Amino acid sequence: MATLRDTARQTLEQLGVAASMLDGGGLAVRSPVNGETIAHVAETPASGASAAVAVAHQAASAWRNVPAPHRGELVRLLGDELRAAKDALGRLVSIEAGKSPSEGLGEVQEMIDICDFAVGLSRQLYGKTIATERAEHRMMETWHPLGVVGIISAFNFPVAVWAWNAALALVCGNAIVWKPSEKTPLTAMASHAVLERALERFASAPKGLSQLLIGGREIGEAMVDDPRVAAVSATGSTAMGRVVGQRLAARFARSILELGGNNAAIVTPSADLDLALRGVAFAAMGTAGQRCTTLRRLFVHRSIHDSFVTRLKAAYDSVTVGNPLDGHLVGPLIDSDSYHRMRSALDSAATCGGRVHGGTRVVVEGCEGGYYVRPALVEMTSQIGPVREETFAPILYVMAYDNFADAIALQNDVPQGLSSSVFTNDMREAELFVSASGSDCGIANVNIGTSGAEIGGAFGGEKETGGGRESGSDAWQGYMRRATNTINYGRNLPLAQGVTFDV
Ligand code: UN1
Repeated sequence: MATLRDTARQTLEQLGVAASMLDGGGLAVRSPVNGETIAHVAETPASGASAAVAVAHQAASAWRNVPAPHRGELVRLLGDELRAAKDALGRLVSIEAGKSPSEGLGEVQEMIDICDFAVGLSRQLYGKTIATERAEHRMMETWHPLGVVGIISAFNFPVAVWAWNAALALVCGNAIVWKPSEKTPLTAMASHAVLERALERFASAPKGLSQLLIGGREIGEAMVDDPRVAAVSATGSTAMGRVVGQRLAARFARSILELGGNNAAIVTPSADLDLALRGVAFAAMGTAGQRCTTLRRLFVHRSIHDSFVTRLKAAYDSVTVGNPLDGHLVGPLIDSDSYHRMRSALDSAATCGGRVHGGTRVVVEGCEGGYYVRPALVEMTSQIGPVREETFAPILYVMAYDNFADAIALQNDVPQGLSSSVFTNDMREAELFVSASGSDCGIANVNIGTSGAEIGGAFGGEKETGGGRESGSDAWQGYMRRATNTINYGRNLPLAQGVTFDV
């Protein structure tokens, strides 16, 4: 029977990653599915960041002059290549990040979707024409490429988040340098090979337009500190973003930060409880709680609290935990550190008076080296201790509330501000939740869970989530610089604000 290692390596070859790149390097890559080491890849040497940025910088100066709709053609070809690679890349995501086949494929679909979006965008990088107070003048804004855009991505969405950034950055006329998580270099190498095929099919792409850096924190820091990198889009923990954001700010470079979430949902008495149950279950347990949008806190109105929690516990008990490749809904945590962080959050919740349901390790036959857990549901009486932190694991803290305004205040009363939702059929509650006095998050949903956003909306959040926006809507503006142009087509020189200066 083929081992996971064999399947991964065959898949990589199919995706265009040479077998010679999978052995002999210093970075061991292990599948969270069974703990098997599937490759040893070479890390980019410390000097490699500077060399990669130099090449990208050179490429950027040519790429910026390619008309945006032609740049869109490159991204169309990327989408085309991704469609052809969907099954293989989805499988590799499942093996390297431990996702179910459906979620692995969903991640590649998210890449394809953002490519389609970016192709359309390539003809819509609109600037405004602005009314000017001066006669025979015209005022407008134009959008120009930034130069080199750095991308730092996390293990949990190892390829989709890169695609959000890459597709937009390329259409916007930038070169890209990508530092993926050191836990998921293989999907990065495969995605990069897919982009390289698109580049080969595109006649006028400058050499070195896209660069890949494999390694840990040092190589990421070298990229962040390189003055030729105009902007960095970083996805990951708040701790990482605090360092990256400050280093970029120190040299006045642009940052797009998408950091930790501590997402909440409110279930009100008028809610469709069957729908709420399904929404909560997917958002809290899907991807084994390892999405930045995972539902981590739940506020249920006291009148329905006990019955809803009883139903939720039954859902928690019935969900299958096991090898995601065999169709189990809850797959593994990424590694042992993640498991220990989950255990310590649960211990600390118990110390704070929490009643813990689930959360135990599950030994999966044939996958003994993987860290599988039953998702945990923790009944809390108040929002203290670990409830205020993001633990990247399937832990849902459940609390009762009495009035809706209190529930909104509790939902907002954490340092993070990524995603939120309310389950209600009361129009006043729904509208209040999405109003200025409602959720303070970057994503506020009604009657759907906190996770699983489409690419068409701007994605990101407030407070310690970092404030950045990626993906849809006008997030492209973060990858360009704006110039305001005032053009005088007359023979006089009127000054703004009526100032006179006659010489
Ligand atoms: C992330 O976990 O970093 O909205 C991104 C979602 C996905 C993206 C998550 N579309 O859950």
